[in-house]
Amino acid sequence: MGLKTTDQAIYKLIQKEYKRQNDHVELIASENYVSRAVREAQGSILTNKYAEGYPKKRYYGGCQYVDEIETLAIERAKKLFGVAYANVQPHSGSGANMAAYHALIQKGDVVLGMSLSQGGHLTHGMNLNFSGQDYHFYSYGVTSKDEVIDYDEVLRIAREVKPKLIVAGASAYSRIIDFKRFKEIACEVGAYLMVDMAHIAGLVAAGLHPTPVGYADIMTSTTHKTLRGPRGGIILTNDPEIAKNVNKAIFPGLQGGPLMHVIAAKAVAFQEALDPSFKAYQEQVVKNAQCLSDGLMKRGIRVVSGGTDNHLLSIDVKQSVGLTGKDAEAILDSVHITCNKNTIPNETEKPFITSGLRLGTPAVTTRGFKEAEMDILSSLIDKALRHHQDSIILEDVRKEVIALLKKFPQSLA
Ligand code: DSN
Repeated sequence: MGLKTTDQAIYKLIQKEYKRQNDHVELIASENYVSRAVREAQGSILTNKYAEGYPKKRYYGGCQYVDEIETLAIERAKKLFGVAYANVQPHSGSGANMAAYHALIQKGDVVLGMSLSQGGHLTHGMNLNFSGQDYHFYSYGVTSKDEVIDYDEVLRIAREVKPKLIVAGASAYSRIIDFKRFKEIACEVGAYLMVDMAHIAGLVAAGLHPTPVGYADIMTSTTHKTLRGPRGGIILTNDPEIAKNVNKAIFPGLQGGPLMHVIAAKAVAFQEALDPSFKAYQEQVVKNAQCLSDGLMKRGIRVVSGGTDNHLLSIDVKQSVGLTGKDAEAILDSVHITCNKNTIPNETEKPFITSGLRLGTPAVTTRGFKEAEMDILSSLIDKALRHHQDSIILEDVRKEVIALLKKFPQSLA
């Protein structure tokens, strides 16, 4: 019997979420709409199977088919990113980062990562996160003048604190990351270089952001952001010793049974990303982000660093329209535009309030939006934020957003 019959409460909530996804413009930079094929694999009977271990080395019988599935996922990931080793078992990006740390360094070691408030990630040393608790993190940030990573400061801090590991990668950074420069700094101080490319993995796969391969000792990623796969993580390397340590760190170090249904969905997503159409999609993601950024800037909204090279941008709503990020997020939500508040460089508000919004284009691009729609969107965002006290204008904006979405129905069935 189907869910509709057996569990009305959950069924109805899924229907409501389906409607929300369909009638809101999705601008959360870390979200996307996966293909039906990815969802089919993820919703399959593979969820029934235990397969602790790795292909051909399992602790359970009956693994002949899941072995083939995991092997396909590994081979496709290796081909997509041009690496020798891939672990496709991490349940999440955070778990992948934890395993990468376990594979490379010891508890208490010094690590240098990007500050969370300037665009980094929780697992890059935030004090309440395992990373900040288990390792001795120092952080680097962006220049105050042009708001791009301050590589001179990375070098200065690295020379001073002598990290065992440098972490490059971000959750809210809109510019190309210079992995070669990071590698030079890591080499100078004798540190490993880890690249967390969760946000930009799709762009890297499509050749639209320089690859960290050849510079990073280890690379981690989620699979559900620009990569447009199921929610989960991966770890990549070209070093056979590091690969062995990663495998041990994931199982039996941190995880038990792999989620074979998710691994199958990862394999499907990697295959999709190997198709030439994926490059065209990523090109449009970047064009759309640039168009949104230009549209907002020409209407007087300050975009952090003056633009974007990737799939996201951060806007300074406090300076531009006198709103906090928290209030701006709620105002946009009321007109069916979904995004998230985010700290910006030199933040003066608390992380739950913030002065900024982070806007990303992976999901709207999947939906079919192009430059014309991004320009309309920038005008609607600008209008809603500037006239948030005028309920008639907000209602007009909401209607325009819904009319725009009707032209791009998202098949979630
Ligand atoms: N929480 C994710 C994001 O939104 O960027 C990062 O893990």
